[in-house]
Amino acid sequence: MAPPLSTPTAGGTGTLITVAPTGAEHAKADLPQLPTTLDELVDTARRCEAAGAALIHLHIRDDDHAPTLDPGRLREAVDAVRSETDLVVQLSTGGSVHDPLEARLTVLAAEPDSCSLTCGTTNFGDDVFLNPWRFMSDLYVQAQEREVVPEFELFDLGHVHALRRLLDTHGLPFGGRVHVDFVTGVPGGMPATTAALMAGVSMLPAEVTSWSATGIGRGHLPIMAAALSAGGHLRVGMEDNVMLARGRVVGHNEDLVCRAAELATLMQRPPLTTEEARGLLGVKERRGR
Ligand code: KMH
Ligand code: ZN
Repeated sequence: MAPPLSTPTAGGTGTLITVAPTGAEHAKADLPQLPTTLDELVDTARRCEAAGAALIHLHIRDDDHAPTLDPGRLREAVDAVRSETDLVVQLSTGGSVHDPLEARLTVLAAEPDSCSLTCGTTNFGDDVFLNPWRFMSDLYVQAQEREVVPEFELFDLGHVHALRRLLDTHGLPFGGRVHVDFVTGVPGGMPATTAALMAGVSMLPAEVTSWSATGIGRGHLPIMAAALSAGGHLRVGMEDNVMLARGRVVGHNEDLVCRAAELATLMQRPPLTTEEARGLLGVKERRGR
């Protein structure tokens, strides 16, 4: 029987802090502090781990700092972050809204510990973030076969229901744990409000063992506070939010992780260590190979 998810103790007392440092939407030209090169990514990973992050959600860029799903670069990034930190390494399978589905399905060949798996198509500002059932289903099965732990990204309440369908169709993911992340505040998805987040949490399948949340842009802090008070975990990072406060641009992803760690600690739910996060998520040991 899964623990009740609306209590402050769900998922243990500590807080899993995920950092999503880069994303696919911001331009390096506008934000030179956005980590886009391999060296910058590894340095960011190290500093964010020291600040309290236990999981890193990676998007990578090419030599022109544009989003890419190049298999060699993905592998290089996974290997480098894995050898320099103990962070759980998660690759984005969402990529950018311009990436074809076929290319997004090849990401797991880089052998990450975890991968994102968005549970449905959503409007994404003026664009469409495409996640048809067949794609989700193929990705889910591929993750099971490759022993990669999916993190289910829920942008809307309908995505919660689609997760139910995935579990009913394919059984539990590799590792037997089910971790989801509410991505709120995307124009086209659920709003970054406590009410919307709690509606999603109340609908989660009983198989879900932990959940986290992020608010895009302005909703960042309210969603962080709501998630902490309701027993959820946190995702922060420049992929989701580039403002530290009104008029203050984030100087480094580490600043967002530090703030999340401080708030979590104040709430008596200090950051999980990377080892605790590995247990929470049920990831396969791939270090030191
Ligand atoms: N860049 C967005 C279109 C994911 O990483 O899986 C999709 C995204 C979700 O960031
Ligand atoms: Zn992402």
